Amino acid sequence: MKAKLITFLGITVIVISNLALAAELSVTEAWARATIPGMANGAGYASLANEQEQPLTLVKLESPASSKTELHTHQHDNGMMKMVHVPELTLAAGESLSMAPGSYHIMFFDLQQPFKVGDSVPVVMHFADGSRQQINLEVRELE
Ligand SMILES: [Cu+2]
Repeated sequence: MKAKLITFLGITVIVISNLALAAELSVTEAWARATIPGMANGAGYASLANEQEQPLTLVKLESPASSKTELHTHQHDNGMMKMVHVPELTLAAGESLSMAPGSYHIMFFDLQQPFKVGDSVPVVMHFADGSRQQINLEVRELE
């Protein structure tokens, strides 16, 4: 637990030093679901609000916690709920997005290690204008 936090923090420091601070979304309710050992993938959620005057387009997600990190949502397909990758998402000025189970989520493929309650999972959001913003998801209990 302690070693892992240090690992995450080490990576976090590197990520922060590369951040071009420009456009920023306001972020609340950023959390990830705890996983059990052996689970390959994880999911996280955040509420994002664009309080800028310009639209912001999210084009990529990145995290040291997994080998691939994507924005997903769920769609009905022949009566079945299916996860779909959302390659980019534009939030107009004043618009917000609340991710939640069964809807938009951050998908972590191929976890480096299980998400344990109390861990902090860093995610870097890349925007179309070249700016980046890091958010930290607090790991909560599997429910
Ligand atoms: Cu997904």
